[in-house]
Amino acid sequence: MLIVDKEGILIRYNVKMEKSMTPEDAAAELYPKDELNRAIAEAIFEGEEDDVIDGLKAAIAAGKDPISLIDDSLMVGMKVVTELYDQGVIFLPNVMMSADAMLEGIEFCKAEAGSSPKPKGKVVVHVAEGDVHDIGKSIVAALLRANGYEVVDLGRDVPVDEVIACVKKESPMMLTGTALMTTTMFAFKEVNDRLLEAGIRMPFQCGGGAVNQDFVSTYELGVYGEEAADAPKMADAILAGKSLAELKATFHKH
Ligand code: B12
Repeated sequence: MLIVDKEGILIRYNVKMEKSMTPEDAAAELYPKDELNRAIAEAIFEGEEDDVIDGLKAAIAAGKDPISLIDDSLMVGMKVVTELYDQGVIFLPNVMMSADAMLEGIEFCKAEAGSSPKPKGKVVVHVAEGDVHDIGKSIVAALLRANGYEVVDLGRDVPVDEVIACVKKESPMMLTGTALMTTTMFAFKEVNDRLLEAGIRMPFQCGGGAVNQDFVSTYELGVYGEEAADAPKMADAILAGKSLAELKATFHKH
Protein backbone atom coordinates (compact mmCIF):
# COMPACT_ATOMS: atom_id res chain seq x y z
CA MET A 1 0.00 0.00 0.00
CA LEU A 2 1.09 3.60 -0.46
CA ILE A 3 0.69 6.52 1.95
CA VAL A 4 1.97 10.08 1.87
CA ASP A 5 3.88 11.28 4.93
CA LYS A 6 3.83 14.82 6.23
CA GLU A 7 6.58 16.04 3.84
CA GLY A 8 4.55 14.68 0.98
CA ILE A 9 6.99 11.87 0.23
CA LEU A 10 5.55 8.57 -0.96
CA ILE A 11 6.39 5.70 1.35
CA ARG A 12 6.06 2.04 0.30
CA TYR A 13 4.75 -0.37 2.92
CA ASN A 14 4.70 -4.17 3.13
CA VAL A 15 7.71 -4.41 0.82
CA LYS A 16 11.08 -5.42 2.25
CA MET A 17 13.62 -3.18 0.57
CA GLU A 18 16.65 -5.17 -0.55
CA LYS A 19 20.00 -3.79 0.54
CA SER A 20 22.44 -3.97 -2.35
CA MET A 21 25.22 -6.48 -1.62
CA THR A 22 28.70 -5.05 -1.18
CA PRO A 23 31.79 -7.15 -2.02
CA GLU A 24 32.46 -7.36 1.75
CA ASP A 25 28.97 -8.82 2.37
CA ALA A 26 29.46 -11.34 -0.42
CA ALA A 27 32.87 -12.35 0.92
CA ALA A 28 31.75 -12.61 4.57
CA GLU A 29 30.02 -15.97 4.06
CA LEU A 30 33.04 -17.57 2.41
CA TYR A 31 35.67 -17.03 5.11
CA PRO A 32 36.98 -19.76 7.44
CA LYS A 33 35.49 -20.04 10.94
CA ASP A 34 38.83 -20.09 12.78
CA GLU A 35 39.48 -16.48 13.84
CA LEU A 36 43.22 -16.40 13.13
CA ASN A 37 42.79 -17.93 9.66
CA ARG A 38 39.84 -15.66 9.00
CA ALA A 39 41.82 -12.47 9.72
CA ILE A 40 44.48 -13.53 7.20
CA ALA A 41 41.93 -14.52 4.54
CA GLU A 42 40.17 -11.17 4.99
CA ALA A 43 43.46 -9.28 4.62
CA ILE A 44 44.14 -11.20 1.37
CA PHE A 45 40.70 -10.25 0.08
CA GLU A 46 41.33 -6.61 0.95
CA GLY A 47 44.84 -6.73 -0.57
CA GLU A 48 46.37 -5.40 2.66
CA GLU A 49 49.91 -6.81 2.69
CA ASP A 50 50.79 -5.50 6.18
CA ASP A 51 47.66 -7.03 7.67
CA VAL A 52 48.45 -10.36 5.97
CA ILE A 53 51.92 -10.42 7.57
CA ASP A 54 50.54 -9.32 10.98
CA GLY A 55 47.90 -12.04 10.76
CA LEU A 56 50.49 -14.68 9.86
CA LYS A 57 52.73 -13.57 12.74
CA ALA A 58 49.82 -13.86 15.17
CA ALA A 59 48.85 -17.31 13.87
CA ILE A 60 52.44 -18.60 14.02
CA ALA A 61 52.81 -17.16 17.56
CA ALA A 62 49.67 -19.11 18.49
CA GLY A 63 51.38 -22.31 17.34
CA LYS A 64 50.13 -22.71 13.76
CA ASP A 65 52.47 -24.25 11.20
CA PRO A 66 53.63 -21.66 8.60
CA ILE A 67 53.28 -24.07 5.66
CA SER A 68 49.78 -25.20 6.70
CA LEU A 69 48.79 -21.53 6.85
CA ILE A 70 49.33 -21.28 3.07
CA ASP A 71 46.43 -23.69 2.52
CA ASP A 72 44.30 -22.88 5.56
CA SER A 73 44.30 -19.08 5.33
CA LEU A 74 46.11 -17.57 2.30
CA MET A 75 44.51 -19.96 -0.21
CA VAL A 76 41.08 -19.51 1.36
CA GLY A 77 41.37 -15.74 0.92
CA MET A 78 42.45 -16.19 -2.71
CA LYS A 79 39.55 -18.60 -3.33
CA VAL A 80 37.16 -15.87 -2.14
CA VAL A 81 38.83 -13.42 -4.53
CA THR A 82 38.60 -15.90 -7.43
CA GLU A 83 34.96 -16.72 -6.75
CA LEU A 84 33.84 -13.09 -6.52
CA TYR A 85 35.91 -12.12 -9.56
CA ASP A 86 34.25 -14.91 -11.56
CA GLN A 87 30.83 -13.66 -10.37
CA GLY A 88 31.70 -10.10 -11.43
CA VAL A 89 31.41 -8.75 -7.87
CA ILE A 90 35.02 -7.51 -7.81
CA PHE A 91 37.32 -6.43 -10.63
CA LEU A 92 40.88 -6.82 -11.91
CA PRO A 93 42.54 -4.10 -9.73
CA ASN A 94 41.20 -5.85 -6.59
CA VAL A 95 42.51 -9.16 -7.89
CA MET A 96 45.97 -7.69 -8.52
CA MET A 97 46.19 -6.26 -5.01
CA SER A 98 45.10 -9.57 -3.50
CA ALA A 99 47.56 -11.50 -5.68
CA ASP A 100 50.45 -9.31 -4.49
CA ALA A 101 49.40 -9.74 -0.86
CA MET A 102 49.14 -13.51 -1.45
CA LEU A 103 52.66 -13.75 -2.92
CA GLU A 104 54.04 -11.67 -0.03
CA GLY A 105 52.31 -14.02 2.42
CA ILE A 106 53.73 -17.14 0.71
CA GLU A 107 57.27 -15.68 0.89
CA PHE A 108 56.79 -14.93 4.59
CA CYS A 109 55.56 -18.48 5.31
CA LYS A 110 58.47 -19.96 3.36
CA ALA A 111 60.98 -17.87 5.31
CA GLU A 112 59.34 -18.80 8.64
CA ALA A 113 59.39 -22.50 7.79
CA GLY A 114 63.11 -22.43 6.90
CA SER A 115 64.59 -24.94 4.51
CA SER A 116 65.75 -28.43 5.29
CA PRO A 117 69.56 -28.72 5.52
CA LYS A 118 70.06 -31.60 3.08
CA PRO A 119 67.80 -31.48 -0.01
CA LYS A 120 66.17 -34.76 -1.06
CA GLY A 121 66.46 -33.80 -4.74
CA LYS A 122 66.20 -30.93 -7.21
CA VAL A 123 63.00 -29.76 -8.96
CA VAL A 124 62.68 -27.04 -11.61
CA VAL A 125 59.37 -25.10 -11.54
CA HIS A 126 58.01 -22.60 -14.06
CA VAL A 127 54.92 -20.86 -15.43
CA ALA A 128 54.25 -21.39 -19.15
CA GLU A 129 55.49 -18.96 -21.76
CA GLY A 130 53.06 -16.03 -22.17
CA ASP A 131 51.39 -16.61 -18.79
CA VAL A 132 51.88 -14.31 -15.78
CA HIS A 133 49.68 -16.24 -13.32
CA ASP A 134 52.25 -17.38 -10.77
CA ILE A 135 50.36 -17.87 -7.50
CA GLY A 136 49.85 -21.62 -7.97
CA LYS A 137 53.49 -22.06 -9.05
CA SER A 138 54.65 -20.23 -5.91
CA ILE A 139 52.57 -22.56 -3.74
CA VAL A 140 54.03 -25.58 -5.55
CA ALA A 141 57.56 -24.21 -4.93
CA ALA A 142 56.82 -23.49 -1.26
CA LEU A 143 55.42 -26.98 -0.64
CA LEU A 144 58.34 -28.67 -2.42
CA ARG A 145 60.83 -26.66 -0.32
CA ALA A 146 58.88 -27.39 2.84
CA ASN A 147 59.14 -31.08 2.01
CA GLY A 148 62.91 -30.96 1.70
CA TYR A 149 63.45 -30.43 -2.05
CA GLU A 150 65.77 -27.88 -3.63
CA VAL A 151 63.71 -25.76 -6.02
CA VAL A 152 65.01 -23.88 -9.04
CA ASP A 153 62.21 -21.37 -9.65
CA LEU A 154 62.28 -19.96 -13.19
CA GLY A 155 59.35 -17.65 -12.45
CA ARG A 156 56.53 -16.77 -14.83
CA ASP A 157 56.20 -16.33 -18.60
CA VAL A 158 59.24 -18.54 -19.14
CA PRO A 159 60.31 -19.09 -22.77
CA VAL A 160 60.50 -22.75 -23.79
CA ASP A 161 64.19 -22.31 -24.67
CA GLU A 162 64.91 -21.18 -21.12
CA VAL A 163 63.13 -24.20 -19.62
CA ILE A 164 65.12 -26.61 -21.80
CA ALA A 165 68.45 -24.85 -21.09
CA CYS A 166 67.77 -24.97 -17.35
CA VAL A 167 66.86 -28.67 -17.37
CA LYS A 168 70.09 -29.44 -19.27
CA LYS A 169 72.13 -27.37 -16.80
CA GLU A 170 70.50 -28.49 -13.54
CA SER A 171 69.56 -32.12 -14.33
CA PRO A 172 66.56 -32.07 -11.96
CA MET A 173 64.65 -35.19 -10.92
CA MET A 174 61.42 -33.56 -12.08
CA LEU A 175 60.08 -30.49 -13.89
CA THR A 176 56.79 -28.73 -13.11
CA GLY A 177 54.71 -26.39 -15.25
CA THR A 178 51.78 -24.12 -14.37
CA ALA A 179 49.34 -22.60 -16.89
CA LEU A 180 46.15 -20.66 -16.13
CA MET A 181 45.25 -19.85 -19.70
CA THR A 182 44.00 -22.14 -22.46
CA THR A 183 46.26 -20.24 -24.87
CA THR A 184 49.49 -20.73 -22.90
CA MET A 185 49.21 -24.37 -21.83
CA PHE A 186 50.28 -25.56 -25.30
CA ALA A 187 53.83 -24.50 -24.41
CA PHE A 188 53.97 -27.71 -22.31
CA LYS A 189 53.72 -29.87 -25.45
CA GLU A 190 56.64 -27.96 -26.92
CA VAL A 191 58.69 -28.43 -23.75
CA ASN A 192 57.84 -32.15 -23.89
CA ASP A 193 58.92 -32.48 -27.54
CA ARG A 194 62.14 -30.54 -27.03
CA LEU A 195 63.06 -32.68 -23.99
CA LEU A 196 62.47 -35.89 -25.94
CA GLU A 197 64.50 -34.56 -28.90
CA ALA A 198 67.36 -33.96 -26.45
CA GLY A 199 67.00 -37.54 -25.17
CA ILE A 200 65.70 -36.43 -21.75
CA ARG A 201 62.88 -38.66 -20.39
CA MET A 202 61.98 -36.85 -17.19
CA PRO A 203 58.62 -36.63 -15.39
CA PHE A 204 56.97 -33.31 -16.26
CA GLN A 205 54.15 -32.57 -13.82
CA CYS A 206 51.70 -29.95 -15.09
CA GLY A 207 48.86 -28.12 -13.35
CA GLY A 208 47.06 -24.79 -13.05
CA GLY A 209 43.50 -23.66 -13.67
CA ALA A 210 43.52 -24.14 -17.45
CA VAL A 211 45.08 -27.58 -17.41
CA ASN A 212 43.31 -30.91 -17.03
CA GLN A 213 44.26 -34.56 -17.12
CA ASP A 214 43.02 -35.11 -20.68
CA PHE A 215 45.26 -32.35 -22.00
CA VAL A 216 48.33 -33.48 -20.05
CA SER A 217 47.79 -37.06 -21.27
CA THR A 218 48.37 -35.90 -24.86
CA TYR A 219 52.16 -35.63 -24.35
CA GLU A 220 54.44 -38.43 -23.29
CA LEU A 221 56.28 -36.98 -20.29
CA GLY A 222 53.20 -35.25 -18.83
CA VAL A 223 51.71 -36.18 -15.46
CA TYR A 224 48.73 -34.17 -14.27
CA GLY A 225 48.88 -32.40 -10.90
CA GLU A 226 45.53 -31.24 -9.59
CA GLU A 227 46.60 -29.75 -6.26
CA ALA A 228 49.89 -28.07 -5.34
CA ALA A 229 50.34 -30.76 -2.68
CA ASP A 230 50.63 -33.35 -5.49
CA ALA A 231 54.07 -31.94 -6.39
CA PRO A 232 55.96 -33.12 -3.27
CA LYS A 233 53.91 -36.34 -3.37
CA MET A 234 55.11 -37.02 -6.89
CA ALA A 235 58.71 -36.11 -6.04
CA ASP A 236 58.54 -38.62 -3.16
CA ALA A 237 57.14 -41.25 -5.54
CA ILE A 238 60.04 -40.64 -7.97
CA LEU A 239 62.51 -41.07 -5.10
CA ALA A 240 60.73 -44.32 -4.24
CA GLY A 241 61.64 -45.52 -7.76
CA LYS A 242 58.29 -45.20 -9.58
CA SER A 243 58.47 -45.17 -13.39
CA LEU A 244 56.69 -42.60 -15.58
CA ALA A 245 53.91 -45.12 -16.28
CA GLU A 246 53.49 -45.79 -12.56
CA LEU A 247 53.38 -42.06 -11.81
CA LYS A 248 50.58 -41.60 -14.36
CA ALA A 249 48.75 -44.57 -12.83
CA THR A 250 49.06 -42.99 -9.38
CA PHE A 251 48.22 -39.37 -10.20
CA HIS A 252 45.67 -39.79 -13.02
CA LYS A 253 42.09 -40.44 -12.00
CA HIS A 254 40.84 -42.10 -15.20
C1 B12 B 1 44.71 -13.78 -9.99
C2 B12 B 1 44.37 -13.70 -11.46
C3 B12 B 1 45.11 -12.81 -12.24
C4 B12 B 1 46.27 -11.97 -11.69
C5 B12 B 1 47.51 -12.87 -11.64
C6 B12 B 1 48.46 -12.45 -10.52
C7 B12 B 1 49.52 -13.49 -10.29
N1 B12 B 1 50.65 -13.00 -9.84
O1 B12 B 1 49.36 -14.68 -10.50
C8 B12 B 1 46.34 -10.84 -12.77
C9 B12 B 1 45.42 -9.73 -12.34
C10 B12 B 1 47.74 -10.28 -13.04
C11 B12 B 1 45.73 -11.55 -13.97
C12 B12 B 1 45.96 -11.16 -15.28
C13 B12 B 1 45.32 -11.75 -16.36
N2 B12 B 1 44.35 -12.68 -16.35
CO1 B12 B 1 43.86 -13.66 -14.76
N3 B12 B 1 43.06 -14.50 -13.30
C14 B12 B 1 43.32 -14.50 -12.03
C15 B12 B 1 42.28 -15.38 -11.28
C16 B12 B 1 41.21 -14.46 -10.69
C17 B12 B 1 42.80 -16.27 -10.17
C18 B12 B 1 43.98 -17.16 -10.58
C19 B12 B 1 44.66 -17.69 -9.36
O2 B12 B 1 45.68 -17.16 -8.91
N4 B12 B 1 44.09 -18.76 -8.75
C20 B12 B 1 44.58 -19.31 -7.51
C21 B12 B 1 45.77 -20.25 -7.78
C22 B12 B 1 46.31 -20.77 -6.45
O3 B12 B 1 45.29 -21.32 -8.58
P1 B12 B 1 46.18 -22.13 -9.62
O4 B12 B 1 47.30 -21.33 -10.15
O5 B12 B 1 45.29 -22.83 -10.57
O6 B12 B 1 46.92 -23.23 -8.70
C23 B12 B 1 46.25 -24.26 -7.99
C24 B12 B 1 46.18 -25.58 -8.75
O7 B12 B 1 45.86 -25.41 -10.11
C25 B12 B 1 47.51 -26.20 -8.49
N5 B12 B 1 48.63 -26.03 -9.42
C26 B12 B 1 49.02 -24.98 -10.15
N6 B12 B 1 50.12 -25.24 -10.83
C27 B12 B 1 50.50 -26.49 -10.54
C28 B12 B 1 51.60 -27.25 -10.94
C29 B12 B 1 51.75 -28.53 -10.44
C30 B12 B 1 52.93 -29.33 -10.83
C31 B12 B 1 50.79 -29.06 -9.52
C32 B12 B 1 50.98 -30.40 -8.96
C33 B12 B 1 49.69 -28.30 -9.13
C34 B12 B 1 49.56 -27.02 -9.63
O8 B12 B 1 47.95 -25.67 -7.25
C35 B12 B 1 47.15 -24.57 -6.82
C36 B12 B 1 46.38 -24.89 -5.56
O9 B12 B 1 46.43 -26.20 -5.20
C37 B12 B 1 41.72 -16.25 -12.46
C38 B12 B 1 40.27 -16.73 -12.30
C39 B12 B 1 40.17 -18.20 -12.06
N7 B12 B 1 38.94 -18.66 -11.95
O10 B12 B 1 41.14 -18.93 -11.99
C40 B12 B 1 41.91 -15.32 -13.67
C41 B12 B 1 42.17 -15.95 -15.06
C42 B12 B 1 43.17 -17.09 -14.94
N8 B12 B 1 42.78 -14.83 -15.78
C43 B12 B 1 42.41 -14.78 -17.02
C44 B12 B 1 42.83 -13.78 -17.94
C45 B12 B 1 42.20 -13.83 -19.32
C46 B12 B 1 43.77 -12.80 -17.58
C47 B12 B 1 44.31 -11.67 -18.44
C48 B12 B 1 44.49 -11.94 -19.92
C49 B12 B 1 43.55 -10.34 -18.23
C50 B12 B 1 42.13 -10.39 -17.98
N9 B12 B 1 41.39 -9.89 -18.92
O11 B12 B 1 41.66 -10.85 -16.94
C51 B12 B 1 45.67 -11.39 -17.75
C52 B12 B 1 46.71 -12.40 -18.25
C53 B12 B 1 47.98 -11.84 -18.63
C54 B12 B 1 48.93 -13.00 -19.02
N10 B12 B 1 49.55 -12.89 -20.15
O12 B12 B 1 49.08 -13.97 -18.28
C55 B12 B 1 41.44 -15.90 -17.38
C56 B12 B 1 42.08 -17.02 -18.23
C57 B12 B 1 41.10 -17.54 -19.24
C58 B12 B 1 41.62 -18.73 -19.98
N11 B12 B 1 41.06 -19.88 -19.69
O13 B12 B 1 42.47 -18.63 -20.80
C59 B12 B 1 40.92 -16.33 -15.96
C60 B12 B 1 40.50 -17.81 -15.84
C61 B12 B 1 39.73 -15.38 -15.62
C62 B12 B 1 38.52 -15.60 -16.49
N12 B12 B 1 37.53 -16.33 -15.99
O14 B12 B 1 38.47 -15.12 -17.59
N13 B12 B 1 44.93 -12.57 -13.58
